Amino acid sequence: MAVIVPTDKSVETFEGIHLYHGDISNCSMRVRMTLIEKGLPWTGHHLDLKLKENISDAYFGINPNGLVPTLIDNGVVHIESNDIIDYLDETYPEPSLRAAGDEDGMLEWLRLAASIHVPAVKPYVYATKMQKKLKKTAAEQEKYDELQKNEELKKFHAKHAGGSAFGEQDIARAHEILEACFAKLENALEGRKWIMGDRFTLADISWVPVHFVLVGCGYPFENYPNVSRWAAAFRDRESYRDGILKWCPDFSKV
Ligand SMILES: N[C@@H](CCC(=O)N[C@@H](CS)C(=O)NCC(=O)O)C(=O)O
Repeated sequence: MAVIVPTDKSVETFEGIHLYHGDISNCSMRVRMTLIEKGLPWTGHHLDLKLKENISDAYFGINPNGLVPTLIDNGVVHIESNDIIDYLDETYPEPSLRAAGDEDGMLEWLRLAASIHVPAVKPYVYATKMQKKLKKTAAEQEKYDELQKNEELKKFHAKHAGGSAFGEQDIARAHEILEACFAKLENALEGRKWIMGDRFTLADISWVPVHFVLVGCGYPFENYPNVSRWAAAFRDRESYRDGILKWCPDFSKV
């Protein structure tokens, strides 16, 4: 559980569930899907990542990494999307999004999704699509350098700062990691509708947004028939329509 104490104390007075999120952010999609699956009412605070609305004193006062999503539940601030969805399902148990009988196996999928975000998903998305659109102006860069204390994120963003850019090598490295993950997913989905079996769980929610943005970046899914069948099934869900498509109808056009 990733609970933090914000420097902006005003959010600690919030009542109910509040979500700071981005329309095109796959990590935000995960949380929106979970809130919708569970039928939980929430107040949204949308941040436009392309306008760098996350790079501000105000937002770093809430989330010290300047990342979306941030969930505030009755004044308690939660970061890290995979921890947030687990927290929501534990705190608001009905309807359950847990796997019957194999909780550890389900949580392992959440951990895997979290672990490949900076080494693979982010570089793949930036290198193939987003780095020009998310390029910081000199003033935005200066503000970011002043606010960002997280070394992993500083290192990641330095790779596309100023005259630098992600390139073919970054795509190849990310591709290798993603390939191993999708081979594992392909295998897990053999003879199953959802990742953990008959029931749609947090494991699916953790991976649906990754699949969605990678499709938009042209990731080749042709060799993964089970993954493609799974994708056809999740596209029928209300949480996919309202948690993803309503905010971002087509990632390839972002
Ligand atoms: N580990 C975090 C990652 C969050 C993250 O990287 N969010 C992205 C959008 S998906 C973001 O805020 N990017 C802006 C930036 O990197 O400055 C989580 O799962 O919540």
